[in-house]
Amino acid sequence: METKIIDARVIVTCPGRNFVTLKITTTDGVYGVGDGTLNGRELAVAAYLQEHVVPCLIGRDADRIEDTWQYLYRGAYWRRGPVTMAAIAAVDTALWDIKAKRANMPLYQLLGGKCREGVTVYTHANGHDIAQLLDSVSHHIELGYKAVRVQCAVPGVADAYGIPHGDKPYEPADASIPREEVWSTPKYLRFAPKMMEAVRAKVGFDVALLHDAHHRLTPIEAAALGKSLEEFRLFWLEDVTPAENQEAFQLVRQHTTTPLAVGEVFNSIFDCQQLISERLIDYVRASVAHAGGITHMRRIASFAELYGVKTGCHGPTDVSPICMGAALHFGLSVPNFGIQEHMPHCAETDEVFPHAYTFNDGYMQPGEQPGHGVDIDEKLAARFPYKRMYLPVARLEDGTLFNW
Ligand code: EZ4
Ligand code: CO
Repeated sequence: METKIIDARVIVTCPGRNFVTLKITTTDGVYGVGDGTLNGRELAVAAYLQEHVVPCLIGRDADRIEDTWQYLYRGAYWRRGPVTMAAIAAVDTALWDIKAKRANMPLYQLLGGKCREGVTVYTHANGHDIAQLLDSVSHHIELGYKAVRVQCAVPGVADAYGIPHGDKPYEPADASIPREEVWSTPKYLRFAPKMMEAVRAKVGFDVALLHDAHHRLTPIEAAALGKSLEEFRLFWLEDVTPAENQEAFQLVRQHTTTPLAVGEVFNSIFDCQQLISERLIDYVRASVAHAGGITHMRRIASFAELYGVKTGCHGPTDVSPICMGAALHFGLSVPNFGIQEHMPHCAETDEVFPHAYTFNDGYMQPGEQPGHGVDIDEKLAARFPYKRMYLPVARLEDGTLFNW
């Protein structure tokens, strides 16, 4: 018998930061949840879902996930874009959750079963200076992480990317109107190898180290940075240059053997088509919540597999635990998995989104609950109303608006 969608509800909550959740319920009483959070533009996705997607979902067959994906993607006429694709992701993730619950299986089983024993994750270490960074790296290695992203304030630069303000945990979307930061590429390029040298001297070469340049370099600067870091054997260097311009990576690639990761802002396979088919990157960073859900992420991963490119999904605190859970099922089941980012959520977020996933000794497990294993406590969610919170913007020292 056909299982129809009878209800779809958009839930916006701010337990520490804003999240957009879609909860879909079917005629047999099963429900599923999906994440459509888009940092700083949350209400655009919520309205897109509420006004333009929910009315089309009611009455549809909940089992037809691919058909619903095509219906929302092609049916809008206006393809791609972060808002549309986050909305489609929320629907898609909720429908996979429902299908797996109805099959009484953890989602990874429906996706083909385990390809590995656990999902290797990396986390973030940072410091206002090198000494603080070294402590942070050691602390995370003690927690069991086998891969650590390192970011450090640059001497003489007021605000490097990835560094907390004061003693609060790092959370970039921290103001109701964007904070303005000042950035200097030359100072950063001189400092980055010194930072990496200090970390390798402290922890040796057995720990995987990553670093995020956060879209701030030109291709030739990126090439120089990649070269200057080669001796430190990074696991990856991330987002060296904005990737709307995919061919820019040809120049970077010609000059350095440092592995490259790109794509946390991508929302479709077309954003990385050239990067993958020309083997210009090593890891693609698209996430379930931003790139059309499980359905589209599987397509991206399959395409990447043809060219030896691996997954390295974005997993910051600005995607909800629902995205994290879905990403772990995806990561466990996809053959060309590389690594998964893991930025632990704050206690309030974890309480609003009860989840089956666990971390142990550098690996995460999605858990064995039917579905993707993440839920939302709606009563608790209602106690944390939406708060407008924006990412900062960056300016160069002469005042030019730059890439944050
Ligand atoms: O700045 O998710 O690799 N991780 C990152 C993130 C992004 C935020 C933006 O919303 O670059 O911290
Ligand atoms: Co990044």
